[in-house]
Amino acid sequence: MAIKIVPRGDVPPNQINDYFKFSCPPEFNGPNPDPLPPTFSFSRKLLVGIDLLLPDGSKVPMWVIEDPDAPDAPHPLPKDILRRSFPSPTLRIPLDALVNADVDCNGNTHTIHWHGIEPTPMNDGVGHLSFEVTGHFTYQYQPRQAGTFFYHCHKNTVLHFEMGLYGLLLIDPPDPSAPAVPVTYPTGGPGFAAGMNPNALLPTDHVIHYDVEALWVADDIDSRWHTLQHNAFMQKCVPDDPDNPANFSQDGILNDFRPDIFVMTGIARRVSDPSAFTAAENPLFGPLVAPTVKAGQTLLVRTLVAAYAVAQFTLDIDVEVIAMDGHALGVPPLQQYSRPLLVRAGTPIRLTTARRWDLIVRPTSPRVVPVKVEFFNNINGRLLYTATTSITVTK
Ligand SMILES: [Cu+2]
Repeated sequence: MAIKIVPRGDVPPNQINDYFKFSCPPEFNGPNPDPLPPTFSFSRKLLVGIDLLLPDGSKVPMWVIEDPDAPDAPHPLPKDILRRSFPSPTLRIPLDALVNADVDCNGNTHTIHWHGIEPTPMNDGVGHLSFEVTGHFTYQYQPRQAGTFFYHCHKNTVLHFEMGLYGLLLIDPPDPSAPAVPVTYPTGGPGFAAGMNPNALLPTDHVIHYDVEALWVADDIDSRWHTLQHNAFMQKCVPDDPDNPANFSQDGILNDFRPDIFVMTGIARRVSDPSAFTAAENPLFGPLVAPTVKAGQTLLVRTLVAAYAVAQFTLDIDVEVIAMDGHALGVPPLQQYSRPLLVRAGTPIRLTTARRWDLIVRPTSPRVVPVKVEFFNNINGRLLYTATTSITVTK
């Protein structure tokens, strides 16, 4: 059968430039060109340098996106850990909010890409498809699906993402008992997540209540990359001479990734250190990596692969996959022909870079559930590192 070709419309001469892919993206600094009154606002600043601490006392320099409005953290946490953490501070936004995101870029250009939200191109911060922010820009968008997303800088992306310029972006659905009230839930739980409810009467009933929330952000670090400069190995820009070799990516090491440090939500290990990732070692992130839940309660595990390696999660307990990449399985209108997925205890869940699966765990009796996160080289499949942690189920 011949495939019908859909002709493209003519592009008016005055719009031709709008359809080029930018080899040298323009820069922009100013207000949103199409501002609407927001129902939810926040600020982010980039970049800020922090050190990632390893158990042996050594440090890796990271770049993070600051939340300048976060309060001081309570003792014994470092005072500014809620403002400046790696991963960058988690964002929670009510479903359907009209969002204004005030972004400041200090000293150099960046973007923020709201991965999976799909705003208009000028609001989506995708490298080389729109502008780079020189000073300040107010991104504006409306998240229309509840679930697990992430935000990250999209300038010199492989380097800036590796350096830590990313964080989780969680879109919270309303409590079904008050579906008109926009809410966000405390990180760690309890709350509601978008998920198929076979007894739903209304669209807003397609949520699952959870008691405890875990955030499993798998990352890997090549410490050689963490000495590089902001614009390392970027193409030069010679716009008047489009064939100039300097316009194309330069030789460098950004196609040569050799991770020597592995991270679960901000807790790091050198490749030679097989010790388990525990709740006690990091008061902010530890309980999100190694959660404790009571028998009979519901645990929501949000995964994000921020590694360039393939990450494989294996839990010694049955899990129900309720959402993939911000799409809640079985939930109309967009996912009504899919269904949540049962993954039996011991069956690996293998995810590649940028993927997010949301897992529901319902432990019925007190025990310690072993969890394994294996990192595999994305080209040759070789096992690079095995991270171990656990879910503690109490009475
Ligand atoms: Cu950046």
